[in-house]
Amino acid sequence: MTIDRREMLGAMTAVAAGAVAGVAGVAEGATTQPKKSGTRLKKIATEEACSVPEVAAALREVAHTTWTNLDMLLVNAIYNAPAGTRAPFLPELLDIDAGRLKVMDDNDVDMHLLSLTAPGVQMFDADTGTALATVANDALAEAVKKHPTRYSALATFAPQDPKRAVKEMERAINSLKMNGFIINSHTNNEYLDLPKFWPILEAAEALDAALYIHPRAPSDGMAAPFRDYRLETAAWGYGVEVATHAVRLMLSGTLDHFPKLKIVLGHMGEAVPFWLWRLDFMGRPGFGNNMRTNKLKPSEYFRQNFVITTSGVEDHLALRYSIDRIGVDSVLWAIDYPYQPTTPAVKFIESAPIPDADKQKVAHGNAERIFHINV
Ligand code: 1WB
Ligand code: MN
Repeated sequence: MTIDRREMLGAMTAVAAGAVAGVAGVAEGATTQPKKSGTRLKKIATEEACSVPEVAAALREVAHTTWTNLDMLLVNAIYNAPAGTRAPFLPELLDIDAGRLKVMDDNDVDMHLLSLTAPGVQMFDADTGTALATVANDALAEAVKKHPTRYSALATFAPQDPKRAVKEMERAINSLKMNGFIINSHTNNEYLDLPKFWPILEAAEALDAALYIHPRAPSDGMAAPFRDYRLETAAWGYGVEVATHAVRLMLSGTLDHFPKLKIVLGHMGEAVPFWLWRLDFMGRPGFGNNMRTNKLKPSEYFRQNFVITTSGVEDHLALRYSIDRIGVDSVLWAIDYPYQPTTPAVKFIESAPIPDADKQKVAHGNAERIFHINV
């Protein structure tokens, strides 16, 4: 999959113009902090999607190809909407300034931890992906610089070229002072347990920066049973894809090499916490004709290497189960803006039937620790 860079730059200008139009007219004063009162719950939302015009334009070019990858359905709908129609989510994604702050203010949300929306830069050729990761990270770092108490941000990188990805990861943390990393599950149908990606895991661990594994549609090898009923979406396929990614990292023994790596899973851990008992039995070290080379049990890796967020699972029972299963220090609140509405996500955490000290951790304390947010 290659994209002509000149074509991309041309399309970029058009999308950029649309983005500016989308933001125009937002009320002044949207950057004011939510009012502080003795009882209010500080809220840092940790899976908050955005885009930048250059990446959106390049994805429109991807939409014009004949690629049949499952992600193409979403790429087409958002980035190649018919002329004159409102592209679903695109104006909200491209607004990393006043419009988004207004939604946060209206809902008493302190901070969005921003991240470039799926599929990020992972559907481009290596050169385009690498170049666009730099552009996106610069833009997100700029938004944080402008609104340091309202935004923090995860950095993106192009796993298509692990060596240059590591360079960008280092720049993002050391120079841009970003708060961690995001990857949208597989890259060209390959997962992070492959040794060629280990420099990426090593860099994240060495930089003490968490790696959020965000969904994209299931990889080609498991695509067929998802396609006919559109199961590849956030309804089901996203979770299956990322949970499979996480289980690969555990059962392959990859995480034996990266004991300090912190991985973040959204959507209440993509149901992996619910599977831990069975994973421990069937995926225990040495089991299955001695083909399991992992040193730890899956639940031990999960406690060692993973934290989860509540994005898109506003279910108090699932929250209580997860806190009991993996510990309250490993559960972080998220909205999944703009794909989930903000008001119910806020109500979900405000009304959670858990002790206040736990609620403080889930709503902001754990995010501050895991993503090194100190404002
Ligand atoms: C999610 C949902 C992410 C949607 C997306 O990125 C899209 C998510 C493109 O649940 O994290 C979606 O369209 O619902
Ligand atoms: Mn998301």
